Amino acid sequence: MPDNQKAPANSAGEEEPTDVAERDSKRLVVVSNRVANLNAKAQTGGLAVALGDALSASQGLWFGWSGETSVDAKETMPKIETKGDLTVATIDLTPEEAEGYYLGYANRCLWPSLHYRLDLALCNEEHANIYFEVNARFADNLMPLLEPGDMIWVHDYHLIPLAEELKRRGCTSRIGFFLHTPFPSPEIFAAVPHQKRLGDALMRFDVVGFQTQSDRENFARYVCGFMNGEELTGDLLTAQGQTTNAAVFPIGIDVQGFANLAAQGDGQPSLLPVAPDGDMKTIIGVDRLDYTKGLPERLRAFEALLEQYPQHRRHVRFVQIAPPTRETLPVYQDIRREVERLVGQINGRFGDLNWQPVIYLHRPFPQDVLARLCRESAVGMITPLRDGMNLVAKEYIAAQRPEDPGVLVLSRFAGAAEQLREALLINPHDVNEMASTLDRALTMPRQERWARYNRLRQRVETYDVTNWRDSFMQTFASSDADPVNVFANNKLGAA
Ligand code: ADQ
Repeated sequence: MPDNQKAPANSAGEEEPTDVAERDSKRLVVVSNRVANLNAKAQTGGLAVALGDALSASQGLWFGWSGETSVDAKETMPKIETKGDLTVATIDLTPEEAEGYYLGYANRCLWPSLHYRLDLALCNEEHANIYFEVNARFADNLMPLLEPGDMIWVHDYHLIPLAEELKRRGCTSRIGFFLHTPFPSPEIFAAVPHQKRLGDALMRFDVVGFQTQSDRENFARYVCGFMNGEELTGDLLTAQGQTTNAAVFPIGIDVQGFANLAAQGDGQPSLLPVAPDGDMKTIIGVDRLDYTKGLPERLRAFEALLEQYPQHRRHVRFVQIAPPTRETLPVYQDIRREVERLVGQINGRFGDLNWQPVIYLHRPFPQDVLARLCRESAVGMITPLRDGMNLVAKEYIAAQRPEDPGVLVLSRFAGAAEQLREALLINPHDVNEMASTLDRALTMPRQERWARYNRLRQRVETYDVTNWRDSFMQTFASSDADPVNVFANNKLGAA
């Protein structure tokens, strides 16, 4: 039988469920828009590895879109593959579904709205309908794969209606949700087309996890102000007969793994050209080429640095790595054009035969190259206009040489700023403030760099990816029995 025809594990007694009795914990089921490629370890980030480990430990299931489209997708069964101890199940979408659900409502309407960019939010009714229909189809395909007592962990804004759809089909498992993006202020969320349906759908999860305290507060204010809800003790929110546990789980990275990758280059020639006099500092930025990441503002700040602090000319370069993302959407084509125009403008205006001020690379790189580049760079410039967390900020810290660390310049509007308070925090809309902060970072004495780095490194280690996963799982498990006292034993509770 081909893989995509394989009968679901518990359908009509054709196959026995996997050894439920042999597991010492409930089975974890992760649902996300796309399923990470767990075979490509070098390309797979700590997030995929951490989730993969949790799934393997419970002989779990990862369910999502294959990333493929096919015209007969609605008639095809999920493709089921076993990878070690875990099972991966994927479905294709029809081209219309991919357009309406993924590129349409999720990425043209929800993504900009959640990042405070209502001016860029385009909501087409047909796309919104397809978004809700695809969530219903996820539920149709997932239901036969579920076992009693599963813990279902749903990820991100693509799948907000999934708990509602699963419960409508009789699912009695506990269902948790984690939002990787910001949750905006309630006035912004209330302006999103279909916000009421989304708000109701979020309340159907047993746990709703956010990156930061301010995201959680925004959600609570929305529930209380726009849904006639109220806050109960602990992290509980209630509205319209539904109660959910809304809590904060700042996502992290595999700190030691990234630090090891960064150290691999020690003793080897630099990845970047070496200046004849050795006097060249590097500022690095690593971001998907997304309008939320503040790349034009960052380039303008670098230009202002060269203009206002001429002593840095020929002694600093800015390396911006910006892999393509969602390229078929016009707004992403616009941001690429603007970034490339600014790079040309700065290099043409300030560069000379021996010095290229901006090195701009529009493609993905393996993690070990990114880690080594972060270690070689005197400044990490992470200045999104809005970001749920921003893992690159944490990766930059993990990559530093403890004895001679670089300086992190970080946007106040990245979720990471709530934890990484010893970074140089800036307003990413204020080009001159960013330029003067870059000057400060480039000239900061080693003692101050070291003091800041030590605190940052500690915090990045405390809130690593394992802590994120375990805190969520603990809340998820304990919210079954004692929803109020969920933070009693984890690191977040101790902070
Ligand atoms: P992203 O918006 O993708 O994630 P981020 O948190 O910075 O943003 O994660 C990007 C990851 O991709 C990092 O691990 C980085 O190293 C990697 N990456 C970036 N450029 C790369 C390149 N050129 N080649 C290879 N890898 C590259 C969303 C939210 C964030 C939130 C994360 C996790 O938008 O706010 O922090 O999810 O929840």
